[in-house]
Amino acid sequence: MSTNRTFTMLKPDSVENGHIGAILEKINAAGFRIVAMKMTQMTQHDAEAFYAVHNERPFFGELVKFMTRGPIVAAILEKENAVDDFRTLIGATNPEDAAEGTIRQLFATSMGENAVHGSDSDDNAAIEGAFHFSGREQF
Ligand code: 3AN
Repeated sequence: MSTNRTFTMLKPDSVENGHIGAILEKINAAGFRIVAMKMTQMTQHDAEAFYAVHNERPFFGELVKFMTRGPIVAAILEKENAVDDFRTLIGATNPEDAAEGTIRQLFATSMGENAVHGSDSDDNAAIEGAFHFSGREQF
């Protein structure tokens, strides 16, 4: 059964390139409500823990280095069918494969620097949201 919340990060490339406003506009236009939001920077320890599921992958070191190189915008989003609808809105992991009009097609530059994160399941949405936000920071 799907729940109505997902977790996202606007990654360091989005912040560096001045795309926070444009991406938030797409998120709002798609009908998501912002439940929690902050600008923060992940430490190496944070990124290794957040992406622990990928720690055997060849790109793990590159991923951690990228995700810690500057601030991100973390947010919890609410909408019916949030996880799947947000994955549709952001598009494929590789921006070359991302559908027209998706956030990654518009703003991502490569498979590694792909503008946004979106949870891939309801369980992970809950885990990832709790990683960045306490109960008091969720509205
Ligand atoms: P998604 O973010 O679409 O769920 P995952 O979960 O397969 O994609 O990968 C997590 C993150 O790892 C991606 N957002 C991307 O930044 C990075 N990544 C995935 N595959 C590669 C790759 N082949 N080379 C570099 N980075 C990658």
